[in-house]
Amino acid sequence: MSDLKLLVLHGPNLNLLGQREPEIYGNLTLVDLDNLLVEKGKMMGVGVVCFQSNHEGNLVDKIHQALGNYQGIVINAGAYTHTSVAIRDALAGVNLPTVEVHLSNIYRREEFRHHSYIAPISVGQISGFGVDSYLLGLQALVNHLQK
Ligand code: CA2
Repeated sequence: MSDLKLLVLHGPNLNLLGQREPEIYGNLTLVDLDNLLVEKGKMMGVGVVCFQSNHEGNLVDKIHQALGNYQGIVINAGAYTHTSVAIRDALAGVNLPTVEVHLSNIYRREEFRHHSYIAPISVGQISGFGVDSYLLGLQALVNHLQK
């Protein structure tokens, strides 16, 4: 196990994963997804901690607490992706390498989902691969940090 510890953040409504709209977001629950991420982390030798909140300020607080405790962040900010200057400022403020992920391909959906406040301060974005977006995002973040 390396010393790397990574934080995975899920934004609003992602607690409903696997319970609603499976045609868009798939059948796995958030607990299933978090277990997969922790397992993938173990296979890569990195620690993974996951956190979900429906509240913008809680996500901002968690991002602040990441400083000194985690070396990078994978974030699916949900609808806050398209609205939250506060989450973007928090990520820019802690300046930890961040990968933005989305279950759905936000560019195939409504126009209001095409803009992300987070993309310009991220290392990169992965969108449209369901839960694989998170797993690929985690892998990409580890590769980036180990370069
Ligand atoms: O595709 C994504 O991952 C999104 O971040 C999901 C957000 C949406 O607002 C973004 O535009 C794209 C919505 C999350 C809602 O999650 C649900 C999951 C299952 C059932 C209902 C909602």
